[in-house]
Amino acid sequence: MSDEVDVPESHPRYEQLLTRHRIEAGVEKGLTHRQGLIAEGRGEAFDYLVGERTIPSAEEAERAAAAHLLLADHPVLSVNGNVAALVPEEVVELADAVDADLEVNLFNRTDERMQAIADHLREHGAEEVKGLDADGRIPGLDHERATVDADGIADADVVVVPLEDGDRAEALGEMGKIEIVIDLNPMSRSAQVAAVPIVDNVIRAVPNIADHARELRDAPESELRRIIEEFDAEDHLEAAEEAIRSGELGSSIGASKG
Ligand code: PTJ
Repeated sequence: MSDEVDVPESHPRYEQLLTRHRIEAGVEKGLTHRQGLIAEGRGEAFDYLVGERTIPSAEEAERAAAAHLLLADHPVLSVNGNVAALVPEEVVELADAVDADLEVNLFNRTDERMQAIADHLREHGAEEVKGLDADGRIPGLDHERATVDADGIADADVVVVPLEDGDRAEALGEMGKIEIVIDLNPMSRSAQVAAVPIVDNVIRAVPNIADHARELRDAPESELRRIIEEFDAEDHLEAAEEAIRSGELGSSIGASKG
């Protein structure tokens, strides 16, 4: 990213400062909603509590997510203002690795933000970005997240839903879609209803899923199905909550106090 923050990588809070800078830049560029700053603060608090690392059960969830995406007929990655600001290149790489569509889907939907995010994803290598046609609808929702593309999320069998509140996640489940939710709060409604909840920071989760997908690309279907069957969503949510409650904090925590 050209406007990256000027902090040495050796700084113990490098990742956190970089993340903050990206969200701030996202707001300035009209990609991220101001509420995205609040969501980021909430995410940071949970990340602090899981030790700012990918916990082992999240690693398993990321592998299961990769297996689902590789088996899918029509996988779609949903992109909001925070995801566009934090991991634009990584989300495009994941879409390439699993042959998924990218679709912009916003809670605070405006034509300007939809267009700005689609342009931003194209600047980071996306060829096609869905979401602008808005000719489909998720039944049972009375806000803008219900607006989708008929040949995008409406038609998908597997949807990756990072960082959002729970009601769309629930409605997508009711449409029979397999949902992969990335959310640092294991108690959030979206994590609770997901087939694969991933309690990890989107900045670690998205590239990790892509790495697993590249590694599993030539695996037999039976191996992908085994990975999916062995993954237990409830166990992962419990493990994540346990990591938070037991306070196994990571190495940068001491440095980030204060
Ligand atoms: O771009 P829009 O208009 O679609 O709006 C997007 C936001 C994020 C503003 C909107 O979806 C929102 O307000 O979300 P919430 O209800 O604040 O939920 C965000 C969830 O994501 C919370 O559970 C946070 O803990 C979690 N979260 C925040 N940052 C991260 C995260 N999870 C993973 N990685 C993060 N970096």
